[in-house]
Amino acid sequence: MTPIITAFEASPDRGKGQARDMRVRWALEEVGQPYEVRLLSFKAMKEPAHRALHPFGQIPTYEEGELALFESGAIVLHIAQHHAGLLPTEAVARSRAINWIFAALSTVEPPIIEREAAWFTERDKPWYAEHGPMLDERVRRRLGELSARLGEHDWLDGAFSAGDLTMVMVLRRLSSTGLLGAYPNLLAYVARGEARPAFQRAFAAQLAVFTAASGT
Ligand SMILES: N[C@@H](CCC(=O)N[C@@H](CS)C(=O)NCC(=O)O)C(=O)O
Repeated sequence: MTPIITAFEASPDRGKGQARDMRVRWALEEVGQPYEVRLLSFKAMKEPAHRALHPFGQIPTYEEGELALFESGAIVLHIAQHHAGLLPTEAVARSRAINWIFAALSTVEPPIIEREAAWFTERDKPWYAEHGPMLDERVRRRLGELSARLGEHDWLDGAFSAGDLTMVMVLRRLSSTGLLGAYPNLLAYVARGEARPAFQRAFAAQLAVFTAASGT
């Protein structure tokens, strides 16, 4: 059965592949699973039909027969658990790889999102001069710790896994900030992820949606 995912009809990131459907597309491309995409406007995302799938009225969702999932991490994990290629088969290594999905989403992503949200909503406020650098510092602390753990390795724990896919997508949110520049191994790590043919196919697919919507 071909899974159906949801994505923005017109992504606010203008095709930069930052929206979270990109994680799901990349995972599906890595395992060679064809998929369909249902595009949604912001209005449609908040309507009851979509909220029945996603209680918070967001993208992405994932439907496969009777299964409906929301939360990009849960979807990536589901794909990785049901197809070969994104998780080791050996139990201990598999758990460690899953560990990195959670680390990306619950330890590395939150300070990045907090910084991003403050930049969008508070940067013209008087307190931002103090608050902004503090949020930068929280991100830097996590990047320093991650950089130390990655060291000179290609991937976080052995072969490329769903943990790396999720972590690369989280780090990509910093692409336009310059914050990654102090960590050459993290820059190289992100570049390695982006160079994967499956990433390229997923990126092209989401960009095509934006291009069609904007008529460029
Ligand atoms: N924790 C959720 C976050 C989902 C999320 O924030 N989706 C964004 C797009 S990347 C969205 O739908 N934003 C529109 C909105 O919240 O109204 C996940 O990882 O799937």
